Amino acid sequence: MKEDILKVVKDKDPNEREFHQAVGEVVESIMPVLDRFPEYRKAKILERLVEPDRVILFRVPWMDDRGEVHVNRGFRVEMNNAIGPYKGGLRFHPSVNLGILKFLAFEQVFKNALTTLPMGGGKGGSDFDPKGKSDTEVMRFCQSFMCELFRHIGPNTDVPAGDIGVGAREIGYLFGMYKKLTNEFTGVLTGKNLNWGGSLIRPEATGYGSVYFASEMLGTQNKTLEGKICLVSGSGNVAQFTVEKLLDFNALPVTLSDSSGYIFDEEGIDREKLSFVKRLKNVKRGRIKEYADAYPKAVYTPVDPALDYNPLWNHKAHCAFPSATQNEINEKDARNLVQNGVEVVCEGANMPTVPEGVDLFLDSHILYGPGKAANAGGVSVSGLEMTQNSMRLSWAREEVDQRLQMIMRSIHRTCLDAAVAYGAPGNYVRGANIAGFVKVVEAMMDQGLV
Ligand code: NDP
Ligand code: 2IT
Repeated sequence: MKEDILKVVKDKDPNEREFHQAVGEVVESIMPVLDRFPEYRKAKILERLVEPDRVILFRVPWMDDRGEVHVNRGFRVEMNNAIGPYKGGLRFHPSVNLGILKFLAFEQVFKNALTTLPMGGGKGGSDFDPKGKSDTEVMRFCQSFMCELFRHIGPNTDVPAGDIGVGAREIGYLFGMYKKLTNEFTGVLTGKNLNWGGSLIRPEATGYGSVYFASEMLGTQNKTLEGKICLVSGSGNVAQFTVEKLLDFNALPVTLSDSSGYIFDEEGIDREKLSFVKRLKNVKRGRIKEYADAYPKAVYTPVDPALDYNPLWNHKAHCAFPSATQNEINEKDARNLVQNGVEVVCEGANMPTVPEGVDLFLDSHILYGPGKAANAGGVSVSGLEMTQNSMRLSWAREEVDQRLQMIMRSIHRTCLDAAVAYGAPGNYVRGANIAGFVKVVEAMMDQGLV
């Protein structure tokens, strides 16, 4: 049966490798649910879930500062709205294609179901590369992108947010054009800046949430993060606030990376060094290499394409927080982590571990938190931003943070319970996939064949 549905998916869209990977993992996990509830098979639930409700693909023409015209591709994948409006980020990165966005939208459906908030799943973006572009170029691109996207989204229809390459700056330009075109000031995007409808803690939420999830996992063994050496990859939104929350828990983060290389700081990335990274990445938009120039005791290692593993994952550490991109931990990296005695792998990024690596983590019985559970804090606070926008008020920092902690605890508990209910205690992959799946499927069954 797993093979049947995967074959259909692969035959239909043979080039969508990441989508096949995401579907394969979910389908494998939820087989026992289909065995228990044959009516789901009869209703062709899986066949319906792997086919997006709608895919929007559009041309995004824009002009650079020298007057040259460029054409990029824009996408929005509206995957499933059984439990709420489509919700999920926009990614601007040259690697973006339909297969990657379908994988992200598919994951988002189950992730959002876990958050306890009423949100369906979607994802979008463009193969536009914001790196090296001026603010005015980014603005013109965002405006052109929204000139098409605006007719497909809305506060009760589809609510995009940020992801790789899309942060507060891009959300601002996108929102400005949406508002102009519709003449409405609504919560159509999340991740807005504070003074015009954003939520406190939204920028922090994914990283903070991931660390809260790791802390919950360790709690099941009566352990804490205190004194734990932590490997963190990426140096963007998720990585920065992962480091920040690790410091609150008195852990010792020692690495950060970007697509050019990584830094290892044996003494630990402390608060002062973290503010340097925030300035470097968010204001100067520089490279992580500059960390080692500023703090010479840290070692910078550039990416070596000849290596079949990432040396970042080969340092001895208690915890790993992959927070850059999909498939950044290959099988060899996973083996290195396990051999070096890692206790926790907590995924800030979406699908950062290849399937063989996931199997290794599960077989080794380490605490392994899959992305759709561990990084759900970001979209959760996006959901809270939508709530605040509807009520036209804003909650204090402590209130949002409390709610985020409650949600992460609830997700953790839900995963554990679902795993036990289906005979796989301690397996957060099974737990997350089953719990998310059941919630969405029950709603689909209630709503008939649509
Ligand atoms: P950012 O754009 O802020 O940062 C991305 C970081 O990852 C950068 O350091 C970037 O380096 C690095 N990176 C991106 N692509 C690659 C690549 N192909 N190889 C190596 N490094 C890469 O994005 P976010 O921090 O927001 O997102 C990171 C991950 O977290 C993604 O998987 C995203 O889907 C996931 N996520 C994000 C959420 C959010 O709220 N933002 C919520 C949940 C998950 P460089 O600058 O060199 O490209
Ligand atoms: O992958 C994700 O969950 C995100 N990029 C955040 C989505 C959102 O709507 O906040």
